[in-house]
Amino acid sequence: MSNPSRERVYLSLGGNLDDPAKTMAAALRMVDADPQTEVVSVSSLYRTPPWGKLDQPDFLNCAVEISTSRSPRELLELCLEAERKLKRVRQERWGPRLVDIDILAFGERVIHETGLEVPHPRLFERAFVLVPLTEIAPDFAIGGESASERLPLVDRAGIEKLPSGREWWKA
Ligand code: PH2
Ligand code: MG
Ligand code: MG
Repeated sequence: MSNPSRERVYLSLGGNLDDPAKTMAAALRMVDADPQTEVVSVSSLYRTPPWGKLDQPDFLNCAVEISTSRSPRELLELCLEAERKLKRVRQERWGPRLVDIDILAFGERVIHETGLEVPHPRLFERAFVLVPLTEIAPDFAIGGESASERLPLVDRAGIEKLPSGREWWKA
């Protein structure tokens, strides 16, 4: 973290097919393997009821802090490339929605570009994002409101913290 051009970035990972914990762990190791990007902190795994489209299996979700000297666009490409690699491997057997990696926040930057909305516009509305994020970054704030202040205001019904610890992705 001696490199001053490094930015603190938060990611949200989720998946609900095959073995999401394994796929998310592989995705995080890919991101960490980038020479300009380092995984700093990973939340526990949470089992979360599907949001939006209800007739699908529960998700596993986590939040991640990384440190990167990549640009936001480069980091997005890195995440999409990891998604592509992991989805491609299993696509024939299990279908396409195995792992999603979303950029929640990129330092203090505000970006409104196609495919790149930062901070994530619905970050503080979705319990499956906010609960894991609050575990690793309770003081992370948008517009003066911190994650921990926001947490009691969202519907956390059905969300279960798994006894994974925070090193689960390293195995
Ligand atoms: N991701 C979605 C749609 N719905 N629900 C939960 N619980 N977790 C997710 O990660 C999720 C979702 C699309 O990206
Ligand atoms: Mg998503
Ligand atoms: Mg996505």
